[in-house]
Amino acid sequence: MNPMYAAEPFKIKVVEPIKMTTRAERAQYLQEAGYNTFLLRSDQCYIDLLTDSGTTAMSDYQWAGMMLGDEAYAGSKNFIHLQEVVREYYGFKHIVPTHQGRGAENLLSRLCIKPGDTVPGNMYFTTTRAHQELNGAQFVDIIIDEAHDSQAEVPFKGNVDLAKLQKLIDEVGAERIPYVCVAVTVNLAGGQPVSMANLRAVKQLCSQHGIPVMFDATRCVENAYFIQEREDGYAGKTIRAILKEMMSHADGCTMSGKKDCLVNIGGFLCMNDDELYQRATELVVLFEGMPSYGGLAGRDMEAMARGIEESVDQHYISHRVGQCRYLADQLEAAGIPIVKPVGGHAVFLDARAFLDHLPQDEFPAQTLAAQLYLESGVRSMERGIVSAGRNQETGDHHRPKLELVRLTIPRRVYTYAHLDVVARACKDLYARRREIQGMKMVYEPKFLRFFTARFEPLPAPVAAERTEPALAHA
Ligand code: PM9
Repeated sequence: MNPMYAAEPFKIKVVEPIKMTTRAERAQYLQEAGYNTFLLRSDQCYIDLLTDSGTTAMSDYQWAGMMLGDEAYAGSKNFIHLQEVVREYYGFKHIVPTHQGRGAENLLSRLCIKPGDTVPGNMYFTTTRAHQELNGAQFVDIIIDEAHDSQAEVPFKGNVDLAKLQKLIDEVGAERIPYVCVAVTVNLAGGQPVSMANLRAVKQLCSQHGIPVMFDATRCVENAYFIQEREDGYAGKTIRAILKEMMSHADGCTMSGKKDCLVNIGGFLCMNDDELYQRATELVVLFEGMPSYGGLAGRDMEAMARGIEESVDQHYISHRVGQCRYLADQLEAAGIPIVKPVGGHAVFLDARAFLDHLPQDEFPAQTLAAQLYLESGVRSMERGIVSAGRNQETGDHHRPKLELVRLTIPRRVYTYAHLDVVARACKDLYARRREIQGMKMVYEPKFLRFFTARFEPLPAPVAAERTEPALAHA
């Protein structure tokens, strides 16, 4: 028996075949997809680590719940169940279902932001910042500095820097900050958690200034796991208790249920404030649907309610985080640069270090994701300069320090043997990394460009003429 991992806490009832492709086929698919892994077809991918969003394998308990869908237009009993579960597990008074996380972000941003406002957050997330900016706000990053350093081994690397937050409040004034957005965990930092002490302190500081705190609760169960593992006083507490305590430090949250609620579609907006809820019910009918379904079928709400119940199971979450660590350990042992510490939903390759001969303007992470697919059929996602988009005022690229490729582990989908294949592919690619040329962007959409942008490989001579080492761009 391999001592490096604990076996899956589930057995497999339904299987979905996957197939390997040839290198020649993958070269063609990649070209057709504009070298953007988002534009590949799923049946062209052998192991699909594009995202953990909506890719979860639901349990028999959830599928049984799907058959109990009450598809009444108004007042579905599945909404009542979801409301009860959210109140019980998260502790918020009101819930407005939405079709997915960005539906909740749209509502929150429209409800609370006025043009010229500032929204502080612990590192940007693509859709979250896009909605804030669409409503006229400026996003300001208040995460601790270490979060931007892929090698800084900090247990709570997602923490808010309280001094940065205080300084920002002093500079812009509390009345220009509609809310502080705290992501638990921080996706683009590598899935890094926020400590309970930090959540408590952020809430205290914001309360002094009358500023609400809204969580991006998308991966809150993973955050609770890290608190249990790393923070003094929490080792003996259940994930469920830690989760509820975390949420007590927020006035509400947006949630993409497609991650820690273990469903393929769904999300919600929560709040304790009655007046905000009233306004949310007025707005949701324009964008999502009735306040009792918000763009979801009754069966989807039932699956989400049941997924929330299952998500706090200790065996489930230990196995999930364990899978990330299993893959990370293999990569580290081979000397492949990854973000440390390893987060809860993915292993992030450090593309700057992996392809240290490429400058950031040649899209090292986008290139690495494309090459990994070509090498092996493993699909991953760029999380670097392409995802970061452009500065709304200057029009220049945002240039994040972190230039990453995310190997995202879907929940309850792949086995350790699949992860071995991924590790092997990364090792093979690392061995031939010096042969890899950068790319240029040939089509750039205006919003959230990473989804549909297209690229072309640069000809080899351009790279051969380069004199400067790429890390100078860091
Ligand atoms: N995250 C992910 O792959 C989906 C595609 S990339 C935009 O990581 C956070 C922290 C997320 C997130 C989605 C959303 C939006 C909000 N916050 O995709 O709209 O990771 O359900 O959620 C993706 P929806």
